[in-house]
Amino acid sequence: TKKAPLVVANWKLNGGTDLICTSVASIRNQNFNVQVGIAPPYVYISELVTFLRNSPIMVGSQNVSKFESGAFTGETSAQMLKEVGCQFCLIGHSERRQVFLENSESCRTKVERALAAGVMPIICIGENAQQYEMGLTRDILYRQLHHTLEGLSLNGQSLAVAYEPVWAIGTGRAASVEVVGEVHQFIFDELVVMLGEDANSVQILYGGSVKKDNAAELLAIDHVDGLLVGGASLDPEHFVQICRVAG
Ligand code: G2H
Repeated sequence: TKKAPLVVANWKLNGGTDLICTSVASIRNQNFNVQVGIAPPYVYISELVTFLRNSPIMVGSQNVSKFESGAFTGETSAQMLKEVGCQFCLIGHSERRQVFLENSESCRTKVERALAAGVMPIICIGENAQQYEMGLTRDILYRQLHHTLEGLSLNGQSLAVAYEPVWAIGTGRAASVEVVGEVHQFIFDELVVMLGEDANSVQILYGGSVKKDNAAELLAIDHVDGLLVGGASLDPEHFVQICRVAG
């Protein structure tokens, strides 16, 4: 059985104490029919967790190390994220794949680390503009999904997948209802092949230029179980409206 829709704010390399005091203050006491999550930059996680004590809003990270501990300068482990109160972490966001050259193999290790630490992985997948134009969407997603999830056993733990077509990220142009519908059905079918029964508990989010004007129509699509919101999550008023529309 599916849970309430999940709406996650990805602040990327933005935000800070000011945004916590404005954006988060404006939503922490509201009742939404959706589960809300916020992923600030690492250094604000603890502050946000403290700010949200007694609130149902979840705090997460935008990345996690594939290593457990040791001489890996600049890294943050899944166990550390768990200790400071992270409930989820994004893994394999297209910006990580493109700018920091992450591949599905390292994403797989990160997923395993997150699950072992009890932090819910949100695995981001998506094709770029050229691949989309060439009709390669399914091939790309198939590879990203299978490399990351094949043979994994969830043992009752939560996992989410976010479909973020790279050509729709930060462009103001979200994917159409038709495209999202087809792709999410495809992702769900592949999850069933890989995870069997467990596929039903995996939430499939859409991300890429989500805003208050398209949130409702996106969430109405079959197998769209939530939204990943970047730019629009930085505007407190706007993000509240997305959560309200969604709920
Ligand atoms: C996709 C999304 C959030 P935006 O990266 O992960 O960003 O909503 O700005 O397109």
